[in-house]
Amino acid sequence: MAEQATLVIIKPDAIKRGMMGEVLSRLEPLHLEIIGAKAVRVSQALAEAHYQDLRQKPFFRELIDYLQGKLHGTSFVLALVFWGPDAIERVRQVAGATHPEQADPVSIRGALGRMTSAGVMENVLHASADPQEALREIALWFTPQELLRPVPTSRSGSIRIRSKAR
Ligand code: IDP
Ligand code: MG
Repeated sequence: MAEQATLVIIKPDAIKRGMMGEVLSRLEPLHLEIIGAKAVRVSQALAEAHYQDLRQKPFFRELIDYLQGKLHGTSFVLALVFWGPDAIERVRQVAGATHPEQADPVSIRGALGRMTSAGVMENVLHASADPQEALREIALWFTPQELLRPVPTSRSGSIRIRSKAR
């Protein structure tokens, strides 16, 4: 089992609905280390850099507004880096499938996520999907000084992305 770091973001719907603690409670049984944690006021540049691969999707603008808290009237998200054996896959498993209605009902998204009557997908949290994405995202959201363990930076110009986004 590889030791991995993975980025988790507790999204604005979870902040708004008072589910921050519940999300952490559901991740805690994984017994991973938290090596970084902070409240972040998400700039447009950071949101766009985070979701850069989804730029062409029809829901991209709404997604940027969602991550920035504009859909829920919230001013921050909680960003965390979890570290430990197979952290990426195990956190994704507990998080559940992207669409709350397709997610396993015992997963975080299945239990706590929803589609609103206005058609907004509220899926509670972000979790890195694979090792390359995890390294890129961690470098985007955290400086090395903010992490309790060294996490390698991705090869894809993470420092450049970071300075652009902040
Ligand atoms: P993931 O978060 O499970 O990795 P991605 O496909 O990477 O899913 O999509 C990133 C985020 O974009 C999702 O978590 C969700 O907030 C949003 N999203 C994905 N698909 C849709 C959609 O069909 N409609 C609205 N929002 C979506
Ligand atoms: Mg994704």
